[in-house]
Amino acid sequence: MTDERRNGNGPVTSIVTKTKPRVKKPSMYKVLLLNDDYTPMDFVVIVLQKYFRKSHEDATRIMLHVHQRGVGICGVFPYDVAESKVVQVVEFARQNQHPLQCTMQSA
Ligand code: TYC
Repeated sequence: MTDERRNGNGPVTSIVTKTKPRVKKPSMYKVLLLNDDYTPMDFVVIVLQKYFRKSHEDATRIMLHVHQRGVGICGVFPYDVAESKVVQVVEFARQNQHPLQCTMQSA
């Protein structure tokens, strides 16, 4: 922004102020998988590989963590991505008649 001032017949002075363009980082959300007594372990491993790009080893580790502790983190994503993962996982589980639940929480 340039602000020009004329002082009578004196010199033209300019004040240049720069506003740093501040770009807000998107808030991040954890996508959580919840344990239940019916969804097969193999199905949960497939979900983690298919929707969260985990290796078979990592997927198995996360699945066992959820199985033992009740809840576990699949990943951390911007709001829209997290929301879309939750919808896709719940829909995939539903199509396969499993009660698997997935949710999101501010990271
Ligand atoms: N508890 C399930 C079983 O014993 C396995 C399971 C793990 C289910 C993780 C859901 O998010 C889950 N078959």
